[in-house]
Amino acid sequence: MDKPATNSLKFYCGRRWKFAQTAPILLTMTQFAHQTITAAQDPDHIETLPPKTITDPKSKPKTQKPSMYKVFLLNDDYTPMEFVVLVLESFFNKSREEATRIMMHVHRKGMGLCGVYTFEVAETKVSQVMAAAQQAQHPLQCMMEKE
Ligand code: TYC
Repeated sequence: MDKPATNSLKFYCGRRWKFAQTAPILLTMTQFAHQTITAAQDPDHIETLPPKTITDPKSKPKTQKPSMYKVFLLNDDYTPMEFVVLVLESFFNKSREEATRIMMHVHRKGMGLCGVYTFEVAETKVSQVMAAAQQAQHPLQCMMEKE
């Protein structure tokens, strides 16, 4: 019977329980999967497969968070309030209450935040608002700005 090591991982392979020793560190899911898969493929190979790579805590992450963009509505004297509320409900998925609050904020302060999105989503929102305003012949303006 295999004796479990102190830092061991128990897994079932080839109709018997085996133990893979893990280093006294936390394994990433990839390291854990590699160790488990390699051990599972080779019935004689058990217990002590060190993780292939050990994560250097100082290493730069390979994935970067995307830049985010704020989308704003601008005030003007002519666009009807109801139209702005509809725009906020339709393109920014706001409830009627939240849309009314944002519209009144824009009306009083000159501009207001509608949402924060990745570049392409923000660009789409701006285009949708501008197209709807143009179609309805309102001078409503919408803009985006890198966060
Ligand atoms: N100021 C407009 C009015 O009094 C209403 C308005 C609100 C227009 C927000 C644009 O982004 C806007 N009818």
